[in-house]
Amino acid sequence: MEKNYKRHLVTAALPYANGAVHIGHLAGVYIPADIYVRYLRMRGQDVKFICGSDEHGVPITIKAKQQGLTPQEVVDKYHMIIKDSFERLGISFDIYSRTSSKIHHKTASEFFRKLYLDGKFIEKESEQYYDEEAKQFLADRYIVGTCPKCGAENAYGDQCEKCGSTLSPTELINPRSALSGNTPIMKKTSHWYLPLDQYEEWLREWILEGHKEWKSNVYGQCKSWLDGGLQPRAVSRDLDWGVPVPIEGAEGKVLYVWFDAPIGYISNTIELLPNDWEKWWKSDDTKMVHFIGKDNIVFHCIVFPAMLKAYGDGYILPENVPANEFLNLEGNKISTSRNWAVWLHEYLEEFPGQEDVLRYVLCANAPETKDNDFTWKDFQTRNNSELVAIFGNFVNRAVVLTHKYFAGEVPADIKSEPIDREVLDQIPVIKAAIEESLETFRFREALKEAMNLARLGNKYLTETEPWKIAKTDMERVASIMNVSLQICANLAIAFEPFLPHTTHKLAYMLNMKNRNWEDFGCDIILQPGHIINEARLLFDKIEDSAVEAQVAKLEATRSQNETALAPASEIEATDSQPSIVPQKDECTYDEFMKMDIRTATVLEAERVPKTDKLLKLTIDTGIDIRTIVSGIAEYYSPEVMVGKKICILANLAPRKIKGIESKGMILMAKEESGNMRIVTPGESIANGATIS
Ligand code: B3M
Ligand code: ZN
Repeated sequence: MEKNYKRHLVTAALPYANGAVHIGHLAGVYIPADIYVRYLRMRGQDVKFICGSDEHGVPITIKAKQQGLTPQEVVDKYHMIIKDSFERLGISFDIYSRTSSKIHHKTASEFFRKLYLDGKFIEKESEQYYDEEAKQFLADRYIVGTCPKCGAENAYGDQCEKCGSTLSPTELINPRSALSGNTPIMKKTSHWYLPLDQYEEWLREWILEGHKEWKSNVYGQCKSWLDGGLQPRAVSRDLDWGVPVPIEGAEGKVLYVWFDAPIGYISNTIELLPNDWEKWWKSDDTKMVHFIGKDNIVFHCIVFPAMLKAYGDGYILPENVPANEFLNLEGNKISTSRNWAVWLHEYLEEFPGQEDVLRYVLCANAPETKDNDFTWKDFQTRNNSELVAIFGNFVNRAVVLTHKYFAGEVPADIKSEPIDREVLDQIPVIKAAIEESLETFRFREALKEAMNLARLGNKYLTETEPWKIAKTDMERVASIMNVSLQICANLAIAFEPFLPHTTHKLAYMLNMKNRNWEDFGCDIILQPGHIINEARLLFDKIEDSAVEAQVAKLEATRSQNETALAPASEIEATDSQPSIVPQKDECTYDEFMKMDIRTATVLEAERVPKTDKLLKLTIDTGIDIRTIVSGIAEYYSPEVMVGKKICILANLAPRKIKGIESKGMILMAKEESGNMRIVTPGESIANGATIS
């Protein structure tokens, strides 16, 4: 029985600020969460949608080492990228903050201190790997060795990426420190543990008895954790990045990232509502829902609830935790370290104005009950044959014909026929189906129902053929256009949770000032006599060339991964500091000024036949169009290069390469690992701008 809640606190997993957000994150967490929240808001509910960057933990320190940055610099960089790209996709958080904030440090410290003072932790000494040269205890990810299960080299202390086994550091054969390459020693260290075993019975009761309605993947995972028996879990780490353990004698120790991150939901709520936050977290008439991916289930269903229970003081527990499975990309697991991903910030640049296409495809194909695959072909098909051909086409016909026959004025329904009633009667049925699906977290189904409304409209126009009837019976045409426009108005409401950019455009076209969920399903939303605006296309066709370029980009990544000498790992096993090429010998100012470096754009690109490394590029330098042959084919495919802004050394003496005259050189950034990237100037700089 659904209780009547006064407010809804919706959280979405805090993304790690060690990389950008990709389609897997979106389909798994942020798009369903945003749809849910937008729906609740449309229904007039009091909702807060909470998120932020997760800025602690070992992945951040590893990224910092890799990039030669401090952890703070890493999180600053990715926090901005993530926040900005979410905003542009229309993910409508009420707050997107970060766990390196003061307020979070304070909240997390206080949380820990109270549990500590209340005697909720146990303190235990254990032996852990320690790197004598780096003078550091080694997090699991900092230990590499041979996998005891499959024999792969370079397995991590917590997992072998080759065979997927979960490992513990002591299982590795020939363990080495990823910091120094040395064999680590065992050293005693002491940590605080949350005795989860003491909460096992209570958790069983709460989840296994009390929440049988949870998604079966979530319920099933909880059950298997509980059936396996819970163990005390360490809530601190020996690390120099994180929230310091707020008690005396704990120098060099920080809160375990999975202890502080969920408290981030609380800190971010406090930041949003400094005076009012408690009623959101501590009253029974708040419904809290956590949107997460399947790898976060245990933390949100077992560890965090146990923390809240231990804390007491009226904290509520989540009412539901609708976790999704994983999205794959073109048949392979999405991987940040292997760059096998479609990155949101890149998509937004490459498909401007097509935010909703991504929202649509990722929802239609969301991995709700099993892992799913994203392909560019499917992306194109769903856009062209669903959004363009059904939704866009219907709305366009309705609006254009209204202008043609009635000068943009909604006509009165003066000559109705049974088909009109039949069509209008289906709308409330669709509405109920959407509601039922959204309230049970079946977003794919809900979207399908919303699309059925567009299908209904499209079919109605095709069957009633007003363009034919217009020759003989304008009264009947008036009714048809009236019904069609009412369907359009319903679409502007129904799709608001899913495709907010589109419904915004549609509402403008229909000149609809207010869109209320209560109006959805009514016969008349647009009154006769109401004037609508000109037609604008809601969706653009996606051409073959656009998806081919994306596939080529992935192909380039694939071949780069295959030719890479290093294992596809987050860290180089023997090399902690990014090795940087030493500075070259001094050069004079005059020597430097002799070089003519300027901005240019690639117009055409093709492989130089019978070579692996060379591309022949036609370049607009601002002063001329010329050819440059460049050894970048290993890193960039020709398709990806076209249109790229680059920097060139323009006055390099011409050279013949494979029989082609090359005039100039493209500036590239080369890492010690051999990885190369072109140097690009800011987007809006003209060709031929000189660089000095
Ligand atoms: N940052 C893990 C992840 O991004 C983690 C979630 C924290 S939610 C409190 O998958
Ligand atoms: Zn293995």
